[in-house]
Amino acid sequence: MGDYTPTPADKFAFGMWTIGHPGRDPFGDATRPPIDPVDYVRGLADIGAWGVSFHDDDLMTFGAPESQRRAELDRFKKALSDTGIVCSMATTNLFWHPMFKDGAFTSNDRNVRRLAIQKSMRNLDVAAELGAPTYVFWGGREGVESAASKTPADALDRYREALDFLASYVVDQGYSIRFAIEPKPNEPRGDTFLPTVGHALAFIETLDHADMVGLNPEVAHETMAGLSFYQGVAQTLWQGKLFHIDLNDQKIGRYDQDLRFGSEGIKDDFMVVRLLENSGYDGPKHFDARPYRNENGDGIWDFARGCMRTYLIFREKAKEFDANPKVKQALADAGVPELAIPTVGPYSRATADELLAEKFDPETLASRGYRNEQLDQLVIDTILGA
Ligand code: GCO
Ligand code: MN
Ligand code: MN
Repeated sequence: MGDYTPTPADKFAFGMWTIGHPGRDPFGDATRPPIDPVDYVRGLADIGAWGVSFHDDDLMTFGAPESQRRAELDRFKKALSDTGIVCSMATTNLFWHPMFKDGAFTSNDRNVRRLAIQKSMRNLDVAAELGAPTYVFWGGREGVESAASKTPADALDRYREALDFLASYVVDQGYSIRFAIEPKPNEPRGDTFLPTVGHALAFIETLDHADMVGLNPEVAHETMAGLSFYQGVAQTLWQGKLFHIDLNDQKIGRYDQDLRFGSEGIKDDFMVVRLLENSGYDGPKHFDARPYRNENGDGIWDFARGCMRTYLIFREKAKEFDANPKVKQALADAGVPELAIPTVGPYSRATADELLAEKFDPETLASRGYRNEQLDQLVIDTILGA
């Protein structure tokens, strides 16, 4: 058994808004003080993290004079170079200021839409300066409470227009930045545009620079929609679109909880880690979670260490699972390798005729058992260490 101590080689990253979340919620004020960005970056280095991500407003005071914003950015840059922490992702805050109450790229107010694109362009410049390879688009306010308040096709046209414009800006500036759309079904809006992985994957295909745009799926968001995060990530990988990932946890059917990774949906989380580790995904393992509201001081760093520790435990368990001869036999009994064999191969008149002539015995096919119980029990045994 490993000691589960993370190192930068594990590529664990945290958002500026996560460990340092002050504990404010819709029912109560902050329960802990903000952390200075420099202390935050030092703290990340101390716990063995590799990367940090930020919203423009996390680093540079919104609306402050350019000189102040530059000074704030330079302080942060120095903390990065002092610690070796990498800027792994950047994004725009298009949800906090009251002007975004009707949306940003999809606000009915054209000037709000123009400002949202401008705010994103300015922060893309910062992202490029910090070397962030990925820029996330989470449509926090892109949605409605009243379905009658926006024509969905117009909203999607405006969303696409914004992403096309910004992707062209990136190309024009010569930046090496890819976009990652982060779907979420609701919260803070009653209904959000691009609510799930599936909606977002389909939307990307309509973009001018579809090759530059992938996904940033989040455990909590798919779970809120009642979906399996594992299946969503698997299809995202299959489509070559896993550009980033937001790991946290969530009880199904609840408000957005942003729980410590691996603290709730242990089985799905285990399968996700196994999938990531076996897929060759080499992007950040980014935690978008926050400490319980009743934590402070060292407690918030316990939370951060816990996210990474659980990932590393799952990683070890996944290796153990795949190396176990009983698992290999159970996978064979379940027919898992058989699904990798092409069914009919490419179409030709000959293969079509061959298939048409083939005789099947439905009784024999129906009589097969797939032994999924023993396989799934091995998943449970592995996770529980039995
Ligand atoms: C949420 C989202 C955000 C985004 C972040 C980066 O539910 O609030 O997950 O935390 O990930 O704004 O785009
Ligand atoms: Mn979230
Ligand atoms: Mn997120």
